[in-house]
Amino acid sequence: MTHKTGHSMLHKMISIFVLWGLWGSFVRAEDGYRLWLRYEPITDSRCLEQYRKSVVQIVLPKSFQDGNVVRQELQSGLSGLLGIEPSAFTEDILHDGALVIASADTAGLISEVIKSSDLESCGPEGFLIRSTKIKGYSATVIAGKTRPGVIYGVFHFLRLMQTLQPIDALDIMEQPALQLRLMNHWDNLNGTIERGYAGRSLWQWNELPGTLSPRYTDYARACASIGINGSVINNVNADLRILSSEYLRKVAAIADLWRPFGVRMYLSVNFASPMRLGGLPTADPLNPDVMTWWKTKADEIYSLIPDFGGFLVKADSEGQPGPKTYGRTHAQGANLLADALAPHKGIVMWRAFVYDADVDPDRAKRAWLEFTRLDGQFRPNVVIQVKNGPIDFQPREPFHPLFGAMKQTPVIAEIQATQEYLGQARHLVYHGPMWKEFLDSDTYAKGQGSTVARVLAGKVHPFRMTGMVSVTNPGLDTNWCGHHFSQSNWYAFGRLAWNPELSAETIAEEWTRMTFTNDKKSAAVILAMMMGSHETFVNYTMPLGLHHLIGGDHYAPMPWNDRAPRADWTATYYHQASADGIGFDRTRRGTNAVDQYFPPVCDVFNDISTCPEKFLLWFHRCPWDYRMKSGRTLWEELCARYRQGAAQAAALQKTWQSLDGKIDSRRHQDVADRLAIQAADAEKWCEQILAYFGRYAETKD
Ligand code: BDP
Repeated sequence: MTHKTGHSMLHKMISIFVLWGLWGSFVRAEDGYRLWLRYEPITDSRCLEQYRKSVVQIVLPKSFQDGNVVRQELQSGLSGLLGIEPSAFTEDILHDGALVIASADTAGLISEVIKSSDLESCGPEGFLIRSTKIKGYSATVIAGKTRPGVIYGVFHFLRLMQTLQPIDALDIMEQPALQLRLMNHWDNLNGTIERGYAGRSLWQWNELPGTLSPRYTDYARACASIGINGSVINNVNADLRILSSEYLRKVAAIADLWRPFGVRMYLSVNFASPMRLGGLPTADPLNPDVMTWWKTKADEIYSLIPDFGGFLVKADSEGQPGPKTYGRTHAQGANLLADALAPHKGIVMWRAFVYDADVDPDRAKRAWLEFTRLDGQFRPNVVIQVKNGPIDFQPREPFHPLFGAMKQTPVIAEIQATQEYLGQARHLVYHGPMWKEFLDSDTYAKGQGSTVARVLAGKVHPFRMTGMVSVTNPGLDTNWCGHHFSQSNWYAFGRLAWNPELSAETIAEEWTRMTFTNDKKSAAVILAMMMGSHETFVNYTMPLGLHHLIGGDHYAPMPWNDRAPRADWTATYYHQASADGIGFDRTRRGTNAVDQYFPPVCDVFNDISTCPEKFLLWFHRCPWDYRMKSGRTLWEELCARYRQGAAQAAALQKTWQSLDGKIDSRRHQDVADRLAIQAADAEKWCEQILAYFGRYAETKD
């Protein structure tokens, strides 16, 4: 007996040793795959004590047991963070420290503390978390009216612990501000990704529907953890085959895996599908055969994916087919698809990224001109999807004038996490501050306070549907996003789509603590790096309202680029540098793009003395010796900004070095390698761009 005990003790010790060793190597081999859901053991003893007291047992109704997303998440979260054993899961409250999970259909246990009207007011996706007493025992309730609500509540609760927040006196009620919170993948069926920088596409079309990669569920889980509730899986430059029966079965297999996470499937479709896929002689939206084709196709999709979300459409843009070929409007095109989807409650997201040269010589004006005149002509299940700025995801743009201008047609925002024009997966650029600048911009559509965020939430014009989507970055790279810090843009998108009022700092801090470290000092260093990174990038690429100074790869600024298939794809079209000055005159003396904005925004932009200098050369053409607020001439200011940017990039690299040993070595090295590229690029770009503009600026004297 003694011998046996001794033996098993030894065994135990050995296995603890082995586990510890494995754990150690695991920590060292941290590769970014776990994103912000790492659930590392909490080491802060005060927090740990409080959490262990609050979460002694987890009370889950039967329907949330086995294999349920909620159970799985709680299990991995609580065992990782607190070391809680699976045996702590029960169906009834047994003692103090109960974490009680409930939705409207399982609310019996909490009925003494939570009124059904409270649950009702959570809405279709909201949740409440409350510290309370049930049957005399101390308890924390996480409840929602629906399953997705409960899932979001669970992730919220885990996040509180991941970021070391108190959980002993909670009274939280949250609902998403926007209904559609969608990822937009620009993935092609051949496995490549348009403007993707993190490896090949996640979707293994050759293997589907038979083989299901574990990444499909890991992806849906990551989305759900930040409130993302849908995904457009394929490129807006849509391959026709996506609507073939063969591909729809593959798509359905992925949709099945996402469903438990509340992530719905959407598809980009090609407007010419009835012809090229269906063999019809036309795709005219008013042709009855075309209408029937789309209706039949929609029926087929819903027979495979009953909760299918709808279509995203890029039409009459950059060579994509659309209704214009048949002399029809965007509204007629969108309504054709909307009618096919309506019986199934599907929606159409029609993109406003259109810029036909015959509409107006200034590209920035074209979408507004095309769409405002159609306001009121769209079916109720159509939304217009508008990029944040009037050109194309530039490092900095003023907000798109369509926000606030469409009064009867819901407008949703399209932002971009892929960093197409922002250093791709090589530069550290946290988009939080840029997106906040956009969301907080006041459109004045209905007087002061009509911010873009409020327009999107349907609080300025009462929209039937609300939303924000992000062109997004995950690919097959182990860390999903290429650059470890690019994960923060995926994260920030989800958090802002849930609540556009959150600050960029709050989001960055949450992300940092969950992704890298809860060490206060190190987290503060990372936070500062992130918060300054967008302005830094703007400085060394396109400061003071400069934009589109790029070539085909959209990576390095190429202000000398004057050759492209169309004028509005060159750089010279936008900066117009000459010996006289630089900038695009969009004032009333120029193209008058300013008047697409509501007063007083239009006047502020129009008047050079009130136009924010960050947008100076977007709206104004200035002589090189124009006097800036700093007292410098424009040329001196440009030189100062570019040099400052290069210096800031070099400083990022140095600051990161100071964290050596503070975070796991592998990710530290990965980031350090990229920061070296960033610093070198910034230096090179600064020199090249100043040399180019200097040719004009310095000829004067
Ligand atoms: C631009 C991209 C291009 C996309 C286009 C779009 O360079 O690859 O197809 O936007 O949004 O930013 O449709």
